[in-house]
Amino acid sequence: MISKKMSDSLNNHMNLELFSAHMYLVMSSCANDFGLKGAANWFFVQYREEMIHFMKFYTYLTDQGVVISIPANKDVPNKYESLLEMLQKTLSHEGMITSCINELSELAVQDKDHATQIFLQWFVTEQIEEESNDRDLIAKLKLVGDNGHGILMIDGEMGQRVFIVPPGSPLAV
Ligand code: OFO
Repeated sequence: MISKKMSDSLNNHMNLELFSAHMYLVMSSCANDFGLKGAANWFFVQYREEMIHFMKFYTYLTDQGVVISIPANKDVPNKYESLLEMLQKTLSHEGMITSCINELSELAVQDKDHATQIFLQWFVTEQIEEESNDRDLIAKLKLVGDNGHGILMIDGEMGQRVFIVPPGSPLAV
């Protein structure tokens, strides 16, 4: 049994994961509009990963006997000037998600809620990888600047990203 405060906090975060998914789906569409099919693929894979994150929270909460709530969707930004701007927004968004995961972990420790601490550990590790990937891409994009050939090379690299369902994950689209 988890506390009401813990379940409300997890439910709020579950909705942030859903927002993340929608944000990256729109970014995929924007990248496609820039003619960057590889980046569109990269953001689409990110969308699918976020749906897994969302479903992990959903499954955990329902397994704990919590009836989840999903408020009306917030508007998702859909205007970007460049791939660099999208990735900078991605990194700052993921930094915010990391802080939220850390706060949830703190709350689970205060509550002596061992099950939730274990559940959140996967996300603590995942956030390190997510921020690191974003930083790598931003560094490369800064190196090439406005050089179209360089941007297309990075786009090609982003096109190689494949979606892998983490073992034991609930299925998501
Ligand atoms: Fe991007 O890790 Fe979930 O939100």
